[in-house]
Amino acid sequence: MKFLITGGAGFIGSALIRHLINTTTDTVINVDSLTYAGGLDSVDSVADNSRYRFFHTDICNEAAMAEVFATQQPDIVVHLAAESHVDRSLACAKRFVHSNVMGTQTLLTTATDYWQGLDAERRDQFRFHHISTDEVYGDIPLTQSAVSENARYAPSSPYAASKAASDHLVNAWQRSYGLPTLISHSTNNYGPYHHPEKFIPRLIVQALQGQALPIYGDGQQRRDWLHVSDHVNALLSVATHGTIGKRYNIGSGSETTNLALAEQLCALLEELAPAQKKRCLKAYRDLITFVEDRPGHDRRYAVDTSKIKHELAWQPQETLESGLRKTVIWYLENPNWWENIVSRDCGPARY
Ligand code: TDX
Repeated sequence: MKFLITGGAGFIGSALIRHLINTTTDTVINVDSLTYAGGLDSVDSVADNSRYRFFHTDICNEAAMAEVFATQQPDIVVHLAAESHVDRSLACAKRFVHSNVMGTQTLLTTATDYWQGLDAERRDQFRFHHISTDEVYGDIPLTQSAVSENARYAPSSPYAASKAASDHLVNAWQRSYGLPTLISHSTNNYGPYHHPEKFIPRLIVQALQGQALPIYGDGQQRRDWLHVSDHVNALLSVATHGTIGKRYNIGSGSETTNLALAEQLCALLEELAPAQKKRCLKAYRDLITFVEDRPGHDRRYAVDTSKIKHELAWQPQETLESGLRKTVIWYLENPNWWENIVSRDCGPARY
C-alpha cells in the first residue's frame, strides 16, 4: 500500500512514518513544507529506505500537490499537516486559517481530482484520513461525562476553530463528491521528537536547563495524555479499517491535571537525572511557577473512546507512567535534538 502523509516531518507524522517503514512493507510519501515545527532529523533513520520518498511541498500549493498525486499514485492519504500550537494561534490566527483551512481545502480538491481519475477498484480502496483533535468539542465540564463523536462542536481557540473548519470541509467533500474520508479526534499526544513549545517537552527541557516550569493559571486544567505510539496504531486502524464517513475519538483515559502532571514529571526527572547532580540550584519541583493563564483556556477535554475500541479493537498499550518514563529517557538521551531547537528563534510562542 502507498501512504501519502502530509506533515510527515512533524511530531505525529514522523512517528507514523518510522512505524510504517520499520514494521510494514508499505511505501511512504512524505509531503511537508518544513515549518519551524518540522524537521527531517525525525525521519533520518528511515530516509535511505527505498520505500520512503520526501517532497518539500506546501499542501496549499495546488499544482505541486496535483503533481505529487499524479506521479506517486497513493492509496491512502493521512492528513496531519497543520499548525498545532494553541498559544501561537492566539498570537497569529492567520497562519492557522491558511494552513489548516485553506491547506485542507486544497488537499481535498487535489485528492478528489486524483481519486475521480482512478479505475473502479482503486477508487473503492482509496481513503482520505483527516487528523483532527479533541479540542473541536471545546471545554467539557467536570460534571459531564466524556463526549462521544456525536457531541456538538464548540471550539474555543483560533487553533481549535481552524481544525473544526477543516473537519467540516472534509465532511462536505465526503457528502458532495463521495470522497471516502475518515476523521479522528485524538487527545493530547506526547513522546519523542515533540517540539519543546508543548507542555510535556517544555517542562522536561526547561527543568534540565534549570529554568522555571510555567503553569498557566491554577494548573487545574485537565487533559487526557496519549503516547504517540498508541496514536499511530489507532490512526492506522482508522485509515485501513474505519467506516467511510465516520469519525473516531482516540484517547488513553489517563486524565490528569497539568499541575499533577508537572509534579509527576519532576519526580521522574529527580529519579533519572537528579537535579543536584545536574548542578541545578533547586529541586525540579521548586522550578514550578504559576504564570498568567492562557486566554479562553479550556479547563477540560474528555472523549469517549468506546467506538474505536469496539469497532476497531484498538487499545492503548502505554500507561501514563510507562509513556512518561520512556519520554523523559528519550529527552535525556537526545539533548542534541532539543538543544538545536531551543537555540533557534522560532518566533513568539505566546500571545
Ligand atoms: O508552558 C505551558 N504551561 C501550561 O500550563 C504550556 C505550553 C502549556 N500549559 C498548559 C496548557 C494546556 O492546558 O498545558 C496544557 C497542554 O498544553 P499544550 O501542550 O499547549 O497542548 P493543548 O493546548 O492542550 O493542545 C494540544 O493538544 C491537542 C496540542 O497542542 C494540539 O495540537 C492538540 O490538538
